[in-house]
Formats: sequence, C-alpha cells, structure tokens
Amino acid sequence: AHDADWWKSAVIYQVYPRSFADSNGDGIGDLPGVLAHLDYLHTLGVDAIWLSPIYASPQDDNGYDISDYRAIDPAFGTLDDVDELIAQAHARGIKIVMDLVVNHTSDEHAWFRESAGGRESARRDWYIWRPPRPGFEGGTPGAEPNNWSSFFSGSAWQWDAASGEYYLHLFSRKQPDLNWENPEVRTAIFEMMTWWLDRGVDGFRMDVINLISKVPGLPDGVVAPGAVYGDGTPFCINGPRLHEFLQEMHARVFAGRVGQLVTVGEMPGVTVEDARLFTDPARNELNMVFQFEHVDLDHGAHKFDPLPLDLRALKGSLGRWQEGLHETGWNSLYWNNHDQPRAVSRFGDDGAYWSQSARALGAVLHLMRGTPYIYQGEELGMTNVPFASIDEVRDIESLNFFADAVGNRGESAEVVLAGIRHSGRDNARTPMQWSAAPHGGFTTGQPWIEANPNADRINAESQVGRAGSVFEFYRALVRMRHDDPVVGYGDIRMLALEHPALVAYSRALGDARLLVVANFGVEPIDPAGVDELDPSWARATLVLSNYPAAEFGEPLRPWEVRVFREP
Ligand code: TEU
Ligand code: CA
Repeated sequence: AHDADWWKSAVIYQVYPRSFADSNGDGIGDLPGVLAHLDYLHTLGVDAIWLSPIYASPQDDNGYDISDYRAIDPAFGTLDDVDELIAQAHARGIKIVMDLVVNHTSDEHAWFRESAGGRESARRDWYIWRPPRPGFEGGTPGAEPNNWSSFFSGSAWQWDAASGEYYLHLFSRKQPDLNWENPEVRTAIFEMMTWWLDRGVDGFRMDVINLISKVPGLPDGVVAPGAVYGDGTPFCINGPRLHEFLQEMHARVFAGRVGQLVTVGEMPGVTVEDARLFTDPARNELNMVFQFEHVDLDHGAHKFDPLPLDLRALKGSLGRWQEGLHETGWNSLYWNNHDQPRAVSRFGDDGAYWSQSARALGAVLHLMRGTPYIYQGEELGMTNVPFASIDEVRDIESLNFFADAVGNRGESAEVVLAGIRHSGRDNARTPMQWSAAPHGGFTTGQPWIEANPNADRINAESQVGRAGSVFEFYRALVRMRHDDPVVGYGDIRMLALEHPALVAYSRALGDARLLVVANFGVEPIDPAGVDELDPSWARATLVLSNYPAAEFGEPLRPWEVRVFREP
C-alpha cells in the first residue's frame, strides 16, 4: 500500500559541498556554488539534498569535526546562505537534509575547551575522560585506559597532561567523543536539532549514530595477530542504550513533525536484524539506516587490503537486506558516498564498458525496494582517481593509515598507495566535473584537491540533455520511481542468485510487475539458460535499457541492463 511517507518514493542526492562547486575562486566548494546548481539537481529530479557538514570546523576531517553547530564555516558561507539555499530548494520542491555529527565534536568546540579545562570543569563529564591504566605513567605506551584503536589508526585515546587524564576519540584526536550517558549532552544536542528544524531543514543524516552508546567499563578489545591495538567495535557499536537514546531523540525532537521529516542513521557494522528494529515505524526511532555489508565485501582485514569481489556475495548481501526489511522497516540504497570509492570503478568497468556499466549499476540500485541515494558525480559515471603519489592524497584516514603502515610497520609505500587508490575516500572527493574547463569547471582557482584527469571527457556539460548519457539514464530512473508505484512500493524477489555474472530481480504490485536483468560482465548471457527467468517475460514491454532495444530472449551483451514492465 502507498503509505504517506514521501521518502519511500523519493531519491536523495548527497552534496559534499567542499568538492561540489566553488563560487569565489578559493578552490573550496561553497554554499553559493550549491545554490548555483540547484536547477541542475532539479533537472535530475531529486527530491532532497543531503548536505555533508557545512558547520564551523577546523576541517581536520573535512567538517566531520564540528566546533560550532549553529555557525557556518566561512569557507562554505554564512547562515544567510543556508537560509537562501533552504528557500530556493523548497521553491523547487527539493528538501534539505543536514548531516548531524553528534558522536563527537571538534576539540576546538567550546564545550570541549571547557571540558579539558580541568577535572572540576562543569563540562568535564560531557566527554569521555579516564585516568591512565593502573600502574602506568600517563602518556607512556600502554598507559591508555583501554587498548582500542581509532578508526583513523593509532590509539583511540589522547593523553592530556594538563588535566592528567586521557580522552576518547574513536576517530581523529581532534574529534573527542561526546558522553551520551550525560543527560545534559543529550539535551544540548536535541535543542540544537530543534533549532535546525525550526530553521526549515527537513531531516538529518546521522553520522556514526550507532557509536553513541558504549559498553560501560569500556573493556579491552581483542588484539589481532601482529596488531598493536585492540578491536573496540564490540563495545562501541550498537551499545546497550542506543535504542533508548534514539527513542528519546524521536520523542524530544521529531514528535509532531514526523510526516515531513526524513531521518537516516549511518551505522557501521549494523546487521539486518538490528536495522529491522531501528527502522520499524512502530518503534519511533529512524526511517532508515546506512548499512555497510555490501561495501565491506571487497577487502580483507582493513579497507586498504583489496580482495576480488564475487558478484554472488554482493547479490547475496543485497538480497538479505531486501528480504530482511521487506515487511518491517525500510532500506536505504547506495553504491557511493564521500567515504566510498566510485562505484563504476569498484563494481563496474571504468574502461571499455564505462558508460554501460555505470548505467547498469544505476538501474540495479534504483529499481530495488528502498530509498536510493545518488552521490555527487555518480549520475555522470565519475570514476576513481589514478593518484600518482601520496602527496596528491588529502584524506586523514588514508594519510594516517599510510604513515602508520609505511612509517611504523615498514610496509611497501607502493603497495599501500595501491590500496589507497583502490579504496581511499579521496576517490569520491575530487571536484565535481561540470565541464571540460580547467579543474572540471569546479573552480577558477587552484582546487583543494586536483580534479580527476578525465574531467574533460566525463562531465555534466557533455551529458545533460544528451540521449544515452549516464545523466539522462539516472534522470529516467528517478522519473520511474516517481511515476511507477511498482518501483516505490512493489514487493521484490531476487532471482538467479547463484549465477556468477547476472543480476536479476522482479518487482510486483497488484497486477503490475517489473523485471530487471543486468549482465555484470562481458560474456553474453542467454536468458533461456537461466531457470528463474520465466519465458512469459517475453510478452512484457522493454521500458529501459543501456543498449539499442532488444527482445527478452536475446543474449545480454557486456554490461547490458534491460528493464521490462507488464502490463
Ligand atoms: O564515517 C564513519 C565511517 O564508518 C567511515 O569513516 C568508515 O569507517 C571509513 O571511511 C571506512 O569506510 C563517518 C563519516 O561519513 C566520515 O566521513 C567521517 O570521517 C567519520 O564518520 C567521522 O565523523
Ligand atoms: Ca569557495
């Protein structure tokens, strides 16, 4: 049934403002730059824009280290620019979703400055301070209160000699974790959220929101062979009070606004079972979550240790999430974001079949059940970047990893750089490619990170309005979700899960049905040879494809996707 939730037939576009469009030539994207491209997004047809953080920040982690939640970083603009963007977006029927980063703040936030002022500080308990491990002298190796490693390499604890204690930072040492056990912290966060909602924003993407509840006692994690630090994730992911905190947030911030808002929680390590609880509307927690199962299949112990990906593992993961949230809850659907490498390079073929595979990936994602997210440039088929050296890399996660692997553990710089080229976050953060002008038309100045050398070939100007382009294909996908209830609300059934190169599924709503078949390889696939592809589809209508029209029974060409609909 078509329930009232607008976000179930919506497509959400993620803007990473730093790399989207620079309006004043300082080489950093900004809010006027976003404003100047609203019509581009309106043409694409998206229903909402998720803005990565634009708040005041020292930019240690590109804005995911916030020093003032109610101020805009001057690099991006002013609060007036935000008000103008909200008004202009709303005038086009586009909602604005803010990035909420409340597991941690910047160490330059006034709250942390005060907390670090001394053990007697009124805000000492707003963060997570602990004395050195008993028997150890503070600041010496092994004296950290537990053995957790940071997601950004090294220990998760920073020694503060002035107050004689350590503070916890699951990410960079300039990102101290807030203490959500403290009701004053929760109240301050909820008040800030309400302030933004009253300003007109339409929802939140919540950064690592499943880390806000930690297991009391913060116990040591298992130390993997050869590792220096332990794995704290069993004690900081999906902790004991997470559902309670989210339900409190819902009651104190969202209640009374539920029909208009969209909330999506970013949850590294979340399982389908957990997600069913987080997204069950009856539990008043979140609308959807960003899970990581399908983007953690192509690497070993850590993300910079690439492994070949078996399509069946990818299909199995997508199928499990489709099945798990089919009756209760709701899926987010994504290939890309500012933390992931570019999908056409990672899951597709950014060489001979660049355009076909970019479009096949788009169709497979967008026609599943759930809310699709388009990350800036994905609609153009933007690819990974051939970084020539570590000097071209900007991301703190990659740089810390390189320094630790090469500097501390003596690994080969070339091997580590290859891993960063394969999986590094900067692949998603090079300038949006608007045209063949210098730096992809992103800036008239020197960009904070070099544009992809292929910006002269892959850019919006050469694709908007051109039939057969990746952009026009994504535009058609967005339109299908808006126009065809089977896409937004139909049941889904994954097909041929054991086939090594074919992705196939059907959708159904009432007597209408849809079939998506995609060849994720270069060897032809004969539909007659696939048991689960019922021959009755031969009478359906081909409604979308990335090749000249073909009959259902014809072999699928390299990276060919076909979408059939009946009636
Ligand atoms: O990401 C958290 C997170 O899970 C990623 O850092 C991921 O672990 C890593 O990139 C490996 O895939 C969120 C933000 O999206 C990210 O940009 C921030 O760096 C991080 O939180 C800290 O705020
Ligand atoms: Ca700028």
